[in-house]
Amino acid sequence: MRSPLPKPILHCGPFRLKLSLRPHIMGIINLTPDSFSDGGLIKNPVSAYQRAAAMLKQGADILDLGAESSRPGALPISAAEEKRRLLPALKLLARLPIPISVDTSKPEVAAAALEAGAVMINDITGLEDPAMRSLAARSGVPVVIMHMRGTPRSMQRAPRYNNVVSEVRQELLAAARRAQNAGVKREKIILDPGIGFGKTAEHNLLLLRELPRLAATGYPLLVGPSRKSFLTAILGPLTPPERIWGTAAAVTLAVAHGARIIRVHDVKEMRMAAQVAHAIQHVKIPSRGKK
Ligand code: HH2
Repeated sequence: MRSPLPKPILHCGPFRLKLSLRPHIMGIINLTPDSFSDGGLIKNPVSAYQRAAAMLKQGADILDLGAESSRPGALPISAAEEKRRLLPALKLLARLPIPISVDTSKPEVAAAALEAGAVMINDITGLEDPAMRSLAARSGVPVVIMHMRGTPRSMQRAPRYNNVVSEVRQELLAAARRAQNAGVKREKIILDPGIGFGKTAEHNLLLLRELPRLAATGYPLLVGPSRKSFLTAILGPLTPPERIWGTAAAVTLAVAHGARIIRVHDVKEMRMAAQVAHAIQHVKIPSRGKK
């Protein structure tokens, strides 16, 4: 018999995140020149620190630091370049009282980041590299296993599925199994459908609508719809910052459908959207008193 899943309390270094109590907000900090929404915004480690401190004040629960863009068409960079962009800022941010996640799929970069103070790994390839799986197992940090078809360079070339929700579910469960077989503890695994990664706008909408089927796997879910281009398929041409209201709608629905962590650029606004969605879901029916 399979053991029941433990209550989702995430142990991130000295931090404890009680994922079952309320939705948690992961603030995005991109140290890239070319991210789709905020590339080039952060010029140096000090401005990364200022942005991180602002997000903490706005109610972020986790900060996700990325140094390589995964926007459609992005070219990969070397591990040395990724570390050069990442580590000085990470060392500063690690002083803040908030868990830092590293958004990388390179084990060498993840290992250096853990050394510098990161307490979580966010891997858009779903721990595809066996060395990443063994690092995750050895270090015991929580890991985000995200679903992607192909690579950022190729993923948006006519993505096809027979049944996107079933296939994403199966592929995520297979990746979780591979990780567990490599020694990653089940309670350290967070699954993410990978909004925008090898999916059409319609695929993304279906995944958001059918999120409860992914939540039913029992693994905590992370969802990242923030400012992504599927919103423009509905709303028409908008710059990434103008996609904030569309993002709020997707965040609201994702929370109502069982997402426990929401990865966003606009922490203050999405914290409010997530909080209201959660309050509506959990409001108690007032007792009528005795007759
Ligand atoms: N989306 C992006 C990057 N990393 N990680 C997870 N787990 N889930 C996501 O949806 C996700 C992710 C893309 O967004 P962003 O970091 O803003 O852009 P870029 O990759 O261009 O830096």
